[in-house]
Amino acid sequence: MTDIPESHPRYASLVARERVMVGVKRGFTSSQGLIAQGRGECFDYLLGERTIPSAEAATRAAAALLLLAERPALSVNGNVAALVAEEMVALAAALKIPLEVNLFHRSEERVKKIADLLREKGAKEVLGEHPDTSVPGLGHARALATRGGIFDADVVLIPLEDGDRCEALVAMGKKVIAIDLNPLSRTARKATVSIVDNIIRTVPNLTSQVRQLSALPRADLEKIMQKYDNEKVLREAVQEMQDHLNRQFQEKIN
Ligand code: PTJ
Repeated sequence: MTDIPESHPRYASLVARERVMVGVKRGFTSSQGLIAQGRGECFDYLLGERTIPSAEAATRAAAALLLLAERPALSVNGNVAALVAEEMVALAAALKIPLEVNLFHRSEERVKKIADLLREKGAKEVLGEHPDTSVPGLGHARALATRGGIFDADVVLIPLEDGDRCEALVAMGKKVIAIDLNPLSRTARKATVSIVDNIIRTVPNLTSQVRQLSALPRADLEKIMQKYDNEKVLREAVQEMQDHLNRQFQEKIN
């Protein structure tokens, strides 16, 4: 990895770029993953590279939903593996559930490399190497699923994806949690809970919310979900971006 000084004003963003680059070099992230990261970076810049209050509320709701679920599932793709492999393992451990590798640009070699990486980081159980069914209505490899994992789950976390699997999972009657920096994406609009934040900040926050909320009775978790409004969260994210841009414009241009 390139040695990036912590004093660099864009330190976090440069480290994330390096991680995706290393993922591509080691063969577990797709080259398209670099473009996806660039798109994410652009939205993160518009947010001011911080966790906005509506993302905090969404993260809390996501934690409540995962704790209420009978069979929650966590999906991992090549970008997620590059950016937060260790943190996803910690989230799975907090929920005592497996991780499932699911790829759009699927190759068996990439699936194995990601599963090996997750095991190396301490994952107890990794699904996805031997899919035995598929999500109806999808014409590509992302449809592949495992019984006992995503296929049978009632709540699925799908970070950094395009929208069609989100729609297909919702059509199966599942509740879907998205992590996506683009509040206008189809995934963000179709998901039950959309966390508009950088996955690097989200996953540790989500794990800490799961730990905090796990002591609450189900009725309290249900109340968190009843109060949650995904459309409002997305509207607030767009507003935060507009306000941040206006502030930047005032500071830098005027
Ligand atoms: O590993 P594979 O083969 O499954 O492919 C993974 C990628 C990410 C390449 C694939 O799912 C893809 O092409 O995704 P998209 O359509 O580019 O969508 C990714 C979404 O995630 C976009 O809306 C990005 O803005 C968003 N995004 C990118 N990086 C981050 C992010 N959101 C949160 N945190 C990020 N770091």
